[in-house]
Amino acid sequence: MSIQKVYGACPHDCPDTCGFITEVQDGRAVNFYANPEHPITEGWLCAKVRPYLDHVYHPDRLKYPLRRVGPKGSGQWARISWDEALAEIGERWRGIIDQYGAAAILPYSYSGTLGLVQMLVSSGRFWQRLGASQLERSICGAAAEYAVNMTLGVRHSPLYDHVEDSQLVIIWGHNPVSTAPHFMPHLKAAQRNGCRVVVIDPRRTRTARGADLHLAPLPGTDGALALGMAHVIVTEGLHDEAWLTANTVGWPQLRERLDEYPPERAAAITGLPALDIIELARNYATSRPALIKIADGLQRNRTGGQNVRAICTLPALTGQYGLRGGGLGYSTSGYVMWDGRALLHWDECPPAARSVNMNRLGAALLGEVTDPPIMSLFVFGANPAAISPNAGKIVEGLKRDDLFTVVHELFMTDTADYADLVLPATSQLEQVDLHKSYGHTWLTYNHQAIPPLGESKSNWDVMSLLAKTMSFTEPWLHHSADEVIDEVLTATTAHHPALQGITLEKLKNQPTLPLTMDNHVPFADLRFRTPSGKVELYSASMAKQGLDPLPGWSDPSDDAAPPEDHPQPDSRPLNLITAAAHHFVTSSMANQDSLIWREGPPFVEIHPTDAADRGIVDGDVVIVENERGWCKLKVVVTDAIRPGVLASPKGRWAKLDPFQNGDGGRNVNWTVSDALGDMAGQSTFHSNRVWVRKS
Ligand SMILES: Nc1nc2c(c(=O)[nH]1)N[C@H]1C(S)=C(S)[C@@H](COP(=O)(O)OP(=O)(O)OC[C@H]3O[C@@H](n4cnc5c(=O)[nH]c(N)nc54)[C@H](O)[C@@H]3O)O[C@H]1N2
Ligand SMILES: Nc1nc2c(c(=O)[nH]1)N[C@H]1C(S)=C(S)[C@@H](COP(=O)(O)OP(=O)(O)OC[C@H]3O[C@@H](n4cnc5c(=O)[nH]c(N)nc54)[C@H](O)[C@@H]3O)O[C@H]1N2
Ligand code: SF4
Ligand SMILES: [Mo]
Repeated sequence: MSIQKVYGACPHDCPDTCGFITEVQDGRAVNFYANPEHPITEGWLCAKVRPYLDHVYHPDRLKYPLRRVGPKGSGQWARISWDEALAEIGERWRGIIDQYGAAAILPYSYSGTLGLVQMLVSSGRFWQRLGASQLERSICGAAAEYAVNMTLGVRHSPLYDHVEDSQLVIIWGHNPVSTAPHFMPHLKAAQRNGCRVVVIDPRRTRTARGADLHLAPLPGTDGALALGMAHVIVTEGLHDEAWLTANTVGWPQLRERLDEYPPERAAAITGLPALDIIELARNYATSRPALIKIADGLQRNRTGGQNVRAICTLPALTGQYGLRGGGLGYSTSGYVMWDGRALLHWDECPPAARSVNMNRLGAALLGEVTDPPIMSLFVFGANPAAISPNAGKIVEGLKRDDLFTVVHELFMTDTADYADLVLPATSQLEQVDLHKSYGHTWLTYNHQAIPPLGESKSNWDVMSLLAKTMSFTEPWLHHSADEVIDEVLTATTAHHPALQGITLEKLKNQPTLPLTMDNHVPFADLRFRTPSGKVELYSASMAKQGLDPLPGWSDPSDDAAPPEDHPQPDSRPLNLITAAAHHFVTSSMANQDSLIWREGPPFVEIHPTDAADRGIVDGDVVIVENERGWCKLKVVVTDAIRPGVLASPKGRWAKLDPFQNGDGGRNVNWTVSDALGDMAGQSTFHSNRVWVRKS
């Protein structure tokens, strides 16, 4: 049979949202590569997704529904039919609803796919109709989103190629070589044009290695660094007084606040030399246009929201918002926000039930959430036992005998191990979806390339089956994926000019389509979407919510104690940061041999002086621990990490831990705190105090 080319979109949590092509012969994908016509993808895929057919045809793909037949976590399963699985879910849920109400059911989903249908609509409609608990989706960038929205009113961001007009770029707590790779060719082009690149990161990342300057502050001290820079800019008269007067609210109050942040104090807090701070401030203020590019990694700590607020002041001080190649690069998500009613049909549902913060899953399962307690968990597109904070507590919660857990997955993950029922999920090649991006402004339709493997089903198909099981007959619970896309697109176009002329039909017939926008330069009109219409250096809305209305800095430290049996409880703790791995997307693909091989065994980077202090040498296997838990990691001694800080990439599967000795696998998240950050219920992965010793 002839080979058919099918256009698709990368569903993974990555701002690039690439376009790809699958070649299909006799219902099987035989070739997979980047779409050369996609203007962001530009004909190449990242290291993670290039071998995608190994992911799709992985021998461990789940093909049939499974029912647990041994104790929870024992790995004993029996194959059952979808009808049996659905009947059991219906019976258990009806019992729970009778006794506790539907809020005792918690759906837990996140970023396995970012598609409109398979993520957004699938995590909304059916659950709202059921009256299940809502999930507060704050594991990733909630504090930064809130901080940027409070300051600028909306998340608008320059396109990747605008950086080619920048004179200076500060990449602040962001590692695009790994996490937004298609930005990099534009950054390199900018460097060839004479643009200087500064990276601010406690680690010398792959991105930092290609920069002109790398500054390594202590984690969570970025607010002090930004305000220290602001202090220098203002005392040296390098700020733009007229711009501030015309376009901001709260400049006089901020000016007063800056008195608290002389560079010497910023130096003491950040661990950077004061001279470096002064020089960076001068360079930033005298380069025009200068872009500050952030993502979400830098704000996953206890004061991440305020740190982002402080960073957002810098382009205002220098009058750089609205300039092509200047301002703040964060997220393009605000250009189009899907119509909420069309997504959810909330007006045809019971009132929204209470919300459970996803970062507190372990605590919530173990009794923090009552009235009603959580009696059933339905996990899809997420792997909380491996990726959520305080994993030990999550596993303890998942072991509860009276908890009915269903996991809909492509693989038997650390989370699926503890399910009562496991349902097989389709991969992106086996489903339909529409993808908008948080890094650019192209919409890409994902055609189904191959039939579902085994009996796997897409999220949306499962939602429809669950609706049928619960006897919900509303048509919007049973529409096809295309009908859902059409409805949401049409409703959203009514109030979003950027979607004018974009139809389902066109999206299906084009490899990708741009949002239609008159002027891509964010805030070129100097109209900010805040209540005042200006940059809110002082935010009355934040004051009303009991938050500091001005940017500021406070100590982000974790308060964990050493474990009770630690041999040297008085030894100095280190701050463990657990950023993105180059070869996985959080835990997705972290079960793929070729990628595990490239990433190496689970490792932790430690500075030579911190290693020497502890008698640790390169290649040692160490126990990294605190009162929450521990894991074993292989040591890499390197000055790529600053003293006082450890780094170990996120996403490892605990069950694939090569250092377990029959003691059960673990990963870094067994040490991570489930405390919430300063804004929007944010996770605080990087405020993590640990102790290290030889294993
Ligand atoms: N390869 C790959 N790509 C990914 C992902 C992945 O797992 N792997 N994950 C995706 C997801 S879910 C997201 S949200 C994005 C995130 O995208 P990024 O934010 O770029 O990724 P991170 O690695 O989480 O964090 C960026 C950097 O922040 C640094 N950092 C940590 N704490 C601080 C701090 O307090 N201050 C400063 N200045 N720097 C700090 C880390 O060392 C890290 O190098 O990436 C997406 N893309
Ligand atoms: N230590 C540490 N941990 C972190 C972070 C950190 O910085 N440090 N970052 C956090 C961040 S930013 C994020 S966004 C989260 C991400 O955490 P998650 O959203 O849980 O993402 P993944 O770990 O990639 O797990 C996604 C799962 O969904 C499955 N999946 C993929 N597609 C589908 C589908 O179509 N249907 C179904 N049913 N399943 C599917 C995949 O097989 C995979 O097991 O991790 C967080 N965890
Ligand atoms: S993970 Fe990112 S860079 Fe890789 S293919 Fe997907 S969208 Fe592109
Ligand atoms: Mo994320």
